[in-house]
Amino acid sequence: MKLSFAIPKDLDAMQLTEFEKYVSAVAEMGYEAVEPLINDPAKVDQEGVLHILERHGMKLSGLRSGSVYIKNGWRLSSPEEENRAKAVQRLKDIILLAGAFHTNVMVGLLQGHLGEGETLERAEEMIVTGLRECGEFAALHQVTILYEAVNRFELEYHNTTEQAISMLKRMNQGLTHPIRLLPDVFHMHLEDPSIPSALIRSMPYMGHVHFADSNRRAPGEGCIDFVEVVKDLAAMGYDGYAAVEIEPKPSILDSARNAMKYLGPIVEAVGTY
Ligand code: LER
Ligand code: MN
Repeated sequence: MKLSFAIPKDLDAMQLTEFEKYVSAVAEMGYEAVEPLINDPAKVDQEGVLHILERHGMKLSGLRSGSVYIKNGWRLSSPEEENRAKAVQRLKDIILLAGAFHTNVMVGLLQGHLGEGETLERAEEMIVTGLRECGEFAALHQVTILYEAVNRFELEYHNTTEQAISMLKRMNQGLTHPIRLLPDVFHMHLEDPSIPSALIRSMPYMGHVHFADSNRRAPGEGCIDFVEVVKDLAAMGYDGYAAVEIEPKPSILDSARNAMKYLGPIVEAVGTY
């Protein structure tokens, strides 16, 4: 398992000098990749980003799309054709950029809150249709869409691993390059019967994983058992990235340092079975 740090900023809103400051600092700490948020891919200097990653021997473990919903209000569940089309188009633009970066795209919050009178049944139909269309598009660019269950305080549906898996099964029917599951142990702690059982359940669908402790702080600062989590993932043969996606407290780089101080030795000691 390789550790990545989820930079809590939009890639398109950072100056290259700021991006490099984070990349170089977390590379020094021992992270192998970074995972920024993204809103507008048109504003990203692709060459500049690639040069920085190369200079520090770092990879991109993915692009997180939640900002598209937060910043613009566009959502995959919207009953308004124009709003939904904007969400789908922006996701495709992000997929194109991810293709150029040889990385993947995460989708969770982009499903969006449901408005008054909207039914989950109808919302699911639109989410499935939109993500199937984006899934076909992603396949053409060798990009994988990673679908995340988000806890009830951030999104009022598709909160458990089981619910995300049943959505995945609907979306993936007939797709040559399936959408994969993104379990986030912070959300799992709030929603699933147990993190180990949900990880085992995730195994056939799994494409990525997010790490944060029970209070969304650095692993080690809450009550999730990360020795168990890392052992479970190793036993599952998971050898992808685990991205540390935490509150930037006391600061972005301090939180990254605290997470690595705790997780680094666990990952190293557990290794892979
Ligand atoms: C995104 O990966 C996530 O975990 C959400 O909680 C975003 O706030
Ligand atoms: Mn997450």
